Amino acid sequence: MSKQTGRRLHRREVVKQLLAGRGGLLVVGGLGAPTWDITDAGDHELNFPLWGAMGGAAMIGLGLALAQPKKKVLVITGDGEMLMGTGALATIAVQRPRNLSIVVLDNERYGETGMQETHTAHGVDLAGMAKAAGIAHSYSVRTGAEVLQLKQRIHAGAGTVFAQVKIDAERLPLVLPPRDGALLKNRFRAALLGPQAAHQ
Ligand SMILES: Cc1ncc(C[n+]2csc(CCOP(=O)(O)OP(=O)(O)O)c2C)c(N)n1
Ligand SMILES: [Mg+2]
Repeated sequence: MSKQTGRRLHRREVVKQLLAGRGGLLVVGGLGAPTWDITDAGDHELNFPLWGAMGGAAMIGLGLALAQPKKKVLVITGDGEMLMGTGALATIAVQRPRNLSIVVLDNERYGETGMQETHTAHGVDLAGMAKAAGIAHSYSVRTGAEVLQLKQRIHAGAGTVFAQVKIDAERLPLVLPPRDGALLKNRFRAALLGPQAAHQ
């Protein structure tokens, strides 16, 4: 297994920072650890944590951003999850939603299933792929100062944002959101659209 080098950001600190004072931000969590991270930052009715649908998080975010142009949408997902759905980057680049940000927590591992290396451990540059697809605001993030800049860009809503945040491959306790998909969907819809929308 290739060794990570240098000091790395801690995923739960990054996510807590990005979500502090989140206001009306709609947050989609990619399956597994990113969903545990957003829940660790505080379970929230405007979170849509995924328990499956590997490869689909960015596209769920795109649909939400197009349907809710006045809201800001943040997808927080993992490198393995994003690598499984990289075609999404092309579609998102073409659609150019101003209100969508995608943050990939890149530990260079499939953490949830036993820390097997992903391709980012071998130099695959997801931010470069996003930029080449046409997402102009695509960044590789490695420092606390860059996390703060990223947060400002997410909240500015001034164009689609993509960030590959290099994080430590740490194993952390699971912090689980509710497991019932219907509950999560109804809770999210009610918070976003009002109580009458919950069961539609
Ligand atoms: C289609 C599909 N393939 C594989 C899995 C098993 N699986 C669940 S989470 C995961 C790893 C996700 O890795 P990453 O997105 O990098 O998140 P990390 O845990 O590293 O933060 C895998 C392989 C799955 N749930 N669905
Ligand atoms: Mg990973």
